[in-house]
Amino acid sequence: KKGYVMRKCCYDANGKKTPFGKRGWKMYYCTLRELVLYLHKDEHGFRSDSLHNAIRIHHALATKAADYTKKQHVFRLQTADQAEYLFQTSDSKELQSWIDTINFV
Ligand code: I3P
Repeated sequence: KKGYVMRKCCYDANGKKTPFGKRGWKMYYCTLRELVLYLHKDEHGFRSDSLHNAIRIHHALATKAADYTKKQHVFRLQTADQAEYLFQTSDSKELQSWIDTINFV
C-alpha cells in the first residue's frame, strides 16, 4: 500500500516524548513494504535519508485516533519500540485501509 499522508511524531523510541519543534505535521509519500513503512518526500523513489524515515511495523498497532479531534481521518501508530505517531489520511475509507493493512500484514 502507498499514498500521501500527513504524519505527526508524538513519542520517540522508548516512549520518550518527541521534543517541541519536532512535533509538527508533515506530508510524506508513504510506502508499506515487508513490515516497514517508508516515508518519502514524494513518490519519486528512495532518497539518501530514507533509512531515517522508516518505521518498523512488526508488533505495531494502528488504531483510530478518536481522541484526537483537531483533524479528521487520523490513526495512531504505536510501535514495538514504544514510539507513537499520528497519521492523517484523506478520507474514512483510506483511514480504514491503512489501519487494516498495518495490523493484518
Ligand atoms: C508543534 C506543531 C503541531 C502541534 C504541536 C506543536 O510545534 O504546532 O502542529 O500539534 O502541539 O508542538 P512544532 O512544529 O514546533 O513541533 P497539533 O497540531 O496536534 O496541535 P503539541 O506539542 O501539543 O503536540
